[in-house]
Amino acid sequence: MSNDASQKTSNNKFIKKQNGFSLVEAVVAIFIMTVGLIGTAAALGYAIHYGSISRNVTSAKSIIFAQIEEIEALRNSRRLDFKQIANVGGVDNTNTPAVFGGFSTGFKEMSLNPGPDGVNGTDDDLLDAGADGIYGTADDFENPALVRSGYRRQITVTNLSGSMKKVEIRVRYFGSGGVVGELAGVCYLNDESRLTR
Ligand SMILES: [Ca+2]
Repeated sequence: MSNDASQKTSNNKFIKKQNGFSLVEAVVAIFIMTVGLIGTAAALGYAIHYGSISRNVTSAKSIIFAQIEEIEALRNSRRLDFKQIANVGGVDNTNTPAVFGGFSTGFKEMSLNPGPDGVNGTDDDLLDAGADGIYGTADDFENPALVRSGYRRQITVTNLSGSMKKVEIRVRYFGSGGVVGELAGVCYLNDESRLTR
């Protein structure tokens, strides 16, 4: 074999070696990419999961604050007498301008409307005024479309003394995996009305 021929063969071998990836190299590359993608997918999954929990906690907090502020406003405005701020069965309606049924007991669906009594957290919250738009007429009905889905709320009013009540609001929410979380807020209410002082 001449020198030229030897050189040509060597060049051919060199060219063949550079022609694409081997199967082993491709498998290794796919394996590394797969490991990387699994990590990314796991991180995204965690981000979505914890993002959902964070949203639920934020919403539950705002529901608790809103309910506490509403009860304070009912007291401050004298819309309800202090002795009327109670759960169903515990309301004292003697010598009051209007009868109040009391806040619902146990965890209840939340409504987008306060219902005919104008107070959120009572048993009439899901009542719809019907086609005539007037409460107390024959076409009133419980409207499931008013339910604020994903949350349930419990209001517990406890008399600590004649002039002090404990109001506890609990909200249950549903996480991405169907797990129910629960957040509680407590306030203490005295019988003084800030607006009338
Ligand atoms: Ca109501």
